[in-house]
Amino acid sequence: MSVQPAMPKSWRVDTKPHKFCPGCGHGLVLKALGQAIDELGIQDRAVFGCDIGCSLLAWDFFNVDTIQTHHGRTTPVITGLKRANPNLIGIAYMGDGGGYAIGSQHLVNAASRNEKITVILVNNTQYGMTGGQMAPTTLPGQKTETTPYGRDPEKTGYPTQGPEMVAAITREGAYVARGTVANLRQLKNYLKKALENQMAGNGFSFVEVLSTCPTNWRTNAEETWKMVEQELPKYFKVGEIKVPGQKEGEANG
Ligand SMILES: Cc1ncc(C[n+]2csc(CCOP(=O)(O)OP(=O)(O)O)c2C)c(N)n1
Ligand code: SF4
Ligand SMILES: [Mg+2]
Repeated sequence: MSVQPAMPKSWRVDTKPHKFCPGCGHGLVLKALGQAIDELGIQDRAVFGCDIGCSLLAWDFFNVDTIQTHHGRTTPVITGLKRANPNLIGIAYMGDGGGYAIGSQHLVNAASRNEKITVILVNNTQYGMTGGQMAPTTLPGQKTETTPYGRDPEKTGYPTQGPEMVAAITREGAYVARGTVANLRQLKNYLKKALENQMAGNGFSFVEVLSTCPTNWRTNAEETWKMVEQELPKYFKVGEIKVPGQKEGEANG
């Protein structure tokens, strides 16, 4: 008896194995997203937008309508699609460089306007596709191609707290969370709640995901897992984040 891989129904089987490096977290995020799409039954009306960066390697990942955008521009492209056809479920998928550096103005404005789209931002603490340069999320002391002695916060600042920023500037009805590839069940739940929030027409939904990049971190399997499970959460708190209008203790989403 052979064991069949449990691929989400919304995945394209003919494009697997996928194009990410071994040990990359992108594939795990996209598995959780595929499961969320399946469970919500939205494959036919979802539109998946992927940014430049390693997220673009997902351009043929799903059996859903997909658009690949310029670097940092996935949020406004999905915003336009959603405004033109509110029945669509718009998903903007990007890296930390795409969302917090080159596309930060789009994130800020979409969150401020409470656009009814879902943004999924994969935080692997650096620019993966271009060879591992410092990003806004690089940890203090972390060595990258452009911080060979380690990031010095006095010179280049502290890691961007994206979900905390989004929660502070968005409006009532938004959904904000930070998940991790170290807890896929929780991540799938956050992604489902983010998509459900859009389906209900409540407002902006944003999920940052702590992820892995063993290629540029230059880490083996054990070190990679330690980094995402233990080091990243020291700077980036995993969990749902309260948005304006939400009362203390009120369930999110
Ligand atoms: C306008 C523009 N500037 C710079 C680049 C070069 N570039 C391509 S990918 C990338 C960084 C991607 O990093 P991130 O968004 O964190 O995604 P990751 O690859 O880490 O998943 C950069 C700077 C580009 N393609 N377009
Ligand atoms: S370079 Fe890093 S982020 Fe890009 S596919 Fe490889 S492991 Fe993933
Ligand atoms: Mg990145």
